[in-house]
Amino acid sequence: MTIHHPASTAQLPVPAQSSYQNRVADYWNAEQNPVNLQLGMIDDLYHHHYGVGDVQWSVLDESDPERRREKITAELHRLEVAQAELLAGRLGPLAPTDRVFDAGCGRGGGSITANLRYDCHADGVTISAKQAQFANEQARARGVDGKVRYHHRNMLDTGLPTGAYAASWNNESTMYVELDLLFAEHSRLLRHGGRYVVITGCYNDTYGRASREVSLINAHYICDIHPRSAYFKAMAKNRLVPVHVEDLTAATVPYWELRKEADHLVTGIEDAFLTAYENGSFQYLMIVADRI
Ligand code: GPP
Ligand code: MG
Repeated sequence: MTIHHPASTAQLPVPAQSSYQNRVADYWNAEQNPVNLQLGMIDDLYHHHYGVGDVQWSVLDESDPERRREKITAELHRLEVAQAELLAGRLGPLAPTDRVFDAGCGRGGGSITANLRYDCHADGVTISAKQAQFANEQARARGVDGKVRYHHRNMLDTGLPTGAYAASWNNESTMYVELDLLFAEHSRLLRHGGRYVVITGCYNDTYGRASREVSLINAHYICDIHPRSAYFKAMAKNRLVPVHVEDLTAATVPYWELRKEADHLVTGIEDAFLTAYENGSFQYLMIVADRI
């Protein structure tokens, strides 16, 4: 018997980049959210992650509307910088000769943060050509382009040298990829005894499958948030052994409460995050692991 498949995908060549990856790249090539650009402009540290720590609520008491907006923007940036510092602090100790790998580097703030702290070499990888170009311009403007480089590549298949990295991380970028493939690449790149750090939003297995709010977040960013358990399974399979696990949920809720008040910066996803954290279906987690 012959089965006729007029539209069979078996006849199509496998693309170098999947349809999903193309859509993710389109999103980040087009992204111009004031909540990212206005915060980054303060000190040229452009982040694509959220904040941690207590909010100085007095910023809301400012009576001049323009000054009030500026104070809220600065406060949100302070909390995002604190998050980047928290992650960077877990990478070390590192020497100026060491190399670090920033998987899903966005506009580059994380690699700059690591370089400022350790004077180390950094390679950032992003699927967005625009982000890589922007980040490289920032590194040039700071005069650190000899040590900090950004690449328009797939974080699952970076082409970077095996065993050359003392530390690596994902700061809110794991929800775009399969964890087994991702951790296999980190494991390949890290030297024996190297350090891996992830900060991520994950859904809480205790609660069940992804909640409505988690699904809304997925749709908003075109991502696929993993359950908490998936991180530990995929790490164990890829020679990454956790040495420190920290639930940052309570530390990030104030950031979202303040962001909700920032009429000039909101993107519309604020309530989904707050509800997801409050109903327990979602967690903001940091995992620090050793490459054994
Ligand atoms: C924030 O980036 C992070 C992501 C898009 C990944 C999803 C993260 C989760 C924890 C689920 P951003 O800073 O570009 O987002 P926004 O524009 O909302 O500030
Ligand atoms: Mg942001």
